[in-house]
Amino acid sequence: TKSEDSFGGFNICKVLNENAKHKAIFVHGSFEGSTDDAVVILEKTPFTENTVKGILSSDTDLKLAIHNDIYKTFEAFPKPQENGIKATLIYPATSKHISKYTEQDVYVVRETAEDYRNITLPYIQAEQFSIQWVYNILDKKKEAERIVFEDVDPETGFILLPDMKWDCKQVNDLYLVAICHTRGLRSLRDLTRDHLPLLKNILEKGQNAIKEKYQVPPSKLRIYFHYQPSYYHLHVHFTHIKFDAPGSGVDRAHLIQDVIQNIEINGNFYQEASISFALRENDKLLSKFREAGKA
Ligand code: M7G
Repeated sequence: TKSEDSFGGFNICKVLNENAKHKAIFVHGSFEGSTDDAVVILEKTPFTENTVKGILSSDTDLKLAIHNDIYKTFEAFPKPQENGIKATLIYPATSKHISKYTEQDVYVVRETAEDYRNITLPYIQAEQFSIQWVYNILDKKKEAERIVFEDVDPETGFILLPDMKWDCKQVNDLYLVAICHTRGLRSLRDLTRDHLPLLKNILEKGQNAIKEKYQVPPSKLRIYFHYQPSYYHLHVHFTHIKFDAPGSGVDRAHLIQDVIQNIEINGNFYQEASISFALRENDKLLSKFREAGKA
């Protein structure tokens, strides 16, 4: 097996996706001497005032590319500490992880309440990503030192901590996740009037904690559920409104304020409503909808 903190012996099997706008690349590979798959995500991190101070100094080597009148462009080589890359390693990765990060065509599906019971629910009961990482957080076995706020109430309580996607270096791409303590709530679809105290608690205390710790006020936060999520243990995303977070669009994100209101109007809203969402070509849930003649 590989050493915990090195890409030594990494063999690239395939580039799964690349994104010039987000300056990210998703790679499937493996480590020498292992038959397990690995997925690596590399992203160039946003600039901060501090890194810019270091870059705009004599420590940076410049190679002139274009010089025309008053216009110059360079290839710049800053010191390593100003030139960080965020790397995410999923190892061993399942075929579902490889599929999750592969570039694919996307389709909109409209799921009625009946479709949820007949197609989606049996599917998520049969095969899903493991939520062991969620239990590790709730049990304080992992990431305990990263917890920003906790309410320990077994019914309305939750843990708020930085999302894996955020390096915590600058607030312009702030991304935290609130994970509820209560177990067994899979998604939006399980929420009823009984859960209003939980939802209001997450909203209010999450906003307060983020304001206190990062000086980001509620008016700068996008707070939402994913439907469908990847991990079926109820959690809420808190992202900076200026950050174009993946999955923050109308085909996946449901603002918590709207969710609360829908449930206040009808306590069984999410058991009765049709919900549209996007599914990718390789998603087995899409095949299930197609088999049922619904997509
Ligand atoms: P989701 O909607 O279920 O999945 O949200 P998706 O957005 O990845 O499709 C789960 C959220 O939890 C995502 O924003 C992930 O980046 C985040 N997340 C996933 N894992 C495995 C971890 C983890 O181990 N630690 C932390 N802190 N966040 C994670």
